[in-house]
Amino acid sequence: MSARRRNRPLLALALVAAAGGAATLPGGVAQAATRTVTLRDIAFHPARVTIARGDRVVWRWRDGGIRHNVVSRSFRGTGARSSGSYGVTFRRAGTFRYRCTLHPGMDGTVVVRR
Ligand SMILES: [Cu+2]
Repeated sequence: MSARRRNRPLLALALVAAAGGAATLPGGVAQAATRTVTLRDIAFHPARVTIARGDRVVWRWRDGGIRHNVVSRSFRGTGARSSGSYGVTFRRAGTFRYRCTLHPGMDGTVVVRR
């Protein structure tokens, strides 16, 4: 085994240390946060949330007996329901639109920062 080969594991450890810990590692979940979107008055509140990669959005149904769904081409949503909650963890950056198909104009957006 050459000296160059032996040094590789040490170099890898040094790079991890230089990155400053878990908070700055790609895909790290140590700083993950949850943002809540409430379904109320036939709308999403707030209608737009901006989060970091790895954060979670939780939708809460709080509109009495009115049924809503969360439907998107970008992530798995829900069927119509009138209570409970539903969460999605967003791992990729981008702008993800969704809507309630039961109520025209009841739209929302999740922006995941790079
Ligand atoms: Cu709705």
